[in-house]
Amino acid sequence: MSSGSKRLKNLQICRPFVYGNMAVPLKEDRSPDIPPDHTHSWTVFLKGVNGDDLSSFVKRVVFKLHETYPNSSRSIEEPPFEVTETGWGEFEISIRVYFVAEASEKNVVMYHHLKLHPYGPEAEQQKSDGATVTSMQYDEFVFNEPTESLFEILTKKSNAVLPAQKSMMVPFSIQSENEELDRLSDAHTKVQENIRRLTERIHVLEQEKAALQSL
Ligand code: SLL
Repeated sequence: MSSGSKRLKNLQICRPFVYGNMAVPLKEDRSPDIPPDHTHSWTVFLKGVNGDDLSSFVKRVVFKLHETYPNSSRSIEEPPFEVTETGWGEFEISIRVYFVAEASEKNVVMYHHLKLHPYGPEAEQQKSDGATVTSMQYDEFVFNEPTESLFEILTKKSNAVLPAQKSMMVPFSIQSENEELDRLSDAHTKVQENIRRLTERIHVLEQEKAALQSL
């Protein structure tokens, strides 16, 4: 087993992301290269939350478009993980995410229904305004018992905080620094675990709420 491929037991680490699409109606001054039956320009995307860069652990994202598109399987190897196109119809797009090799994680797939037309209570107004339509969902990558390498990649940012702390605590030995790292890592795990539990609780409450509302 190569170094870093060992799995960390009893540990779960999550990374939030959003995926979906934006669409705008094409205007009169559209490029002559766009086929005349196309009505909208749209972008389907997968990205981190709050500008988070997913590329440290996401190797590539494959967007599978409707067969009416040439090369309907679009593989994006670096951020931004997105595809921009023009077209006339809505359809389902599969978004398959491949992780970096060190993660030793299976790829995951999400499905997004491309939205071109305004929907919801403001739909009519938005239609006449030619407003941008956005349809996106929040989700989380959940890594159970991640490899050491993946754990390192995912926690790099928080490690980067250490040098500043070090300068405040001058007589700090490597030994105690390592202990401190272990403590931080434990605390991080506990926080992640709490977040996971609370997220589950929220889901349960939401389901109960929906069930009550449907009575
Ligand atoms: C529909 N079931 O009928 C859907 C299919 C397909 C949309 C929508 C292709 C553009 C092109 C395009 O917009 N396809 O490559 O010419 O609504």
